[in-house]
Amino acid sequence: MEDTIAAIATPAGVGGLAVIRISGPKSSDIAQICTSQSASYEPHKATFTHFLDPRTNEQIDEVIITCFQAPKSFTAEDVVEISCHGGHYIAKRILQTTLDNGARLAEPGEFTKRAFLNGRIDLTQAEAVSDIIASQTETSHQTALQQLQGQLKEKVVQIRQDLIDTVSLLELELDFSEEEIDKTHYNEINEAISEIKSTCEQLVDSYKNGKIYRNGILAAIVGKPNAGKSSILNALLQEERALVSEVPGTTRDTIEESISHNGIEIRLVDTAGLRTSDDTIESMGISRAENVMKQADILLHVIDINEETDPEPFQENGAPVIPIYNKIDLAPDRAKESQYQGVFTSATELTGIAEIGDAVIEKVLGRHHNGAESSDTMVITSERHRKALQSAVESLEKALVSVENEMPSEFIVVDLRDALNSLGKLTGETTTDDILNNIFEKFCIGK
Ligand SMILES: Nc1nc2c(ncn2[C@@H]2O[C@H](COP(=O)(O)OP(=O)(O)O)[C@@H](O)[C@H]2O)c(=O)[nH]1
Ligand SMILES: [Mg+2]
Repeated sequence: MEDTIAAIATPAGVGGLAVIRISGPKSSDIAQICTSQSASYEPHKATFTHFLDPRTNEQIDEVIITCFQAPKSFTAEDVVEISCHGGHYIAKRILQTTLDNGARLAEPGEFTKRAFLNGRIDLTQAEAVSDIIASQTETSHQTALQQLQGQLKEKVVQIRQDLIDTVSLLELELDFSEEEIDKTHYNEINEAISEIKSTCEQLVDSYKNGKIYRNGILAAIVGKPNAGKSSILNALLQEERALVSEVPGTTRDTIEESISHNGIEIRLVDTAGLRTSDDTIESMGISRAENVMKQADILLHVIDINEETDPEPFQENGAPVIPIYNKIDLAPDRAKESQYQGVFTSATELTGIAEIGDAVIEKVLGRHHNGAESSDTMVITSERHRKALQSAVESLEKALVSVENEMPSEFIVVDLRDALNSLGKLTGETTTDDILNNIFEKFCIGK
């Protein structure tokens, strides 16, 4: 039988309330002992009581105890939640008292891991727990919520079922047919596998957007010193975040801040202006800027419209570029006449600023986006899922080659089983301790 784990589920720091969570067979005993309650708590009901240290009978806090009886709990085990006043001392002291009375400190993500191991959720749902907590925008929240509610799981379960049906069909062939499989049968199998493959491919392709929905768009603000990069950042953030001055080379380090535009997170990185510099610190900043440019999903190339500049000099790394012609307040006529494609802004007068966000989203997602749209189409948001699906696609391709060459059933079945195996890794049906550790060690304690 599993042991009993405990952790503080709320963030460190002072707040109105803190919650200590206990999961495992001893949970309700511990709750009873530490509140000197003679009868066990009625499950799924909140009870006001006093939490004590049973060794000394010293009262620690007034608390609300909620017991959840297995399997109707987050972990599918007996769970107790203790809500206490949210101070540094109280939550730690209550946690320590539960540990002194038979619980063990939970590892990061251990509650969610138990929910998975007990079969209450699959691995994609477990990952979504972490994503939904981390989400910062409407879209990342929506995608995580869908995954948490089992949309991806159900889709993969369906694909696996289709695969199993196809395998059964072929295995029936193995058992009963001494003769060759006939032509029409090969066509049928071909059709079935092609359809499964195309469903998997659609999911693989959805990662391009899914990644953006989950992680946001990394947009590097680049360009010559004094073009107005830091002013653009401040205008987008609506605060004076970065230092702005008429002295070229003011920004030396990179500054990253996020905004939410139409429900999508845009991670803006202000960089040191690109030029050759004798100043060692400025040079370090410039090499940081070059690194950011390599990782960026998009480059916002700020150009002082009053200077002659090549409009798109930053295309080597493959990331698309949006030219931003700034300081149009100083040259209103040039902006109108300009033959250049891009966004025209005045960072000082705050014109054209919202258009930057529109342009970023349109360029990266390839269309006009508004937050609610993403809920219609299903996307995958994790590289792990993409890899598993991609390897399923590859196995299905091999199977199709065997079908086209009219090979015996067993050859086809081998590849279909590989595909099944890859999909099983995705949902956690066939998984290794390594994969699990990798996923759950990134969680925080108490999750
Ligand atoms: N008139 C005008 N001045 C601007 C505008 N944007 C920035 N500036 C000024 O240009 C100078 C350089 O701006 P800064 O944001 O530090 O440029 P950076 O070196 O590219 O980060 C500062 O004096 C700003 O006040 C603008 O749209 N119009
Ligand atoms: Mg600057």
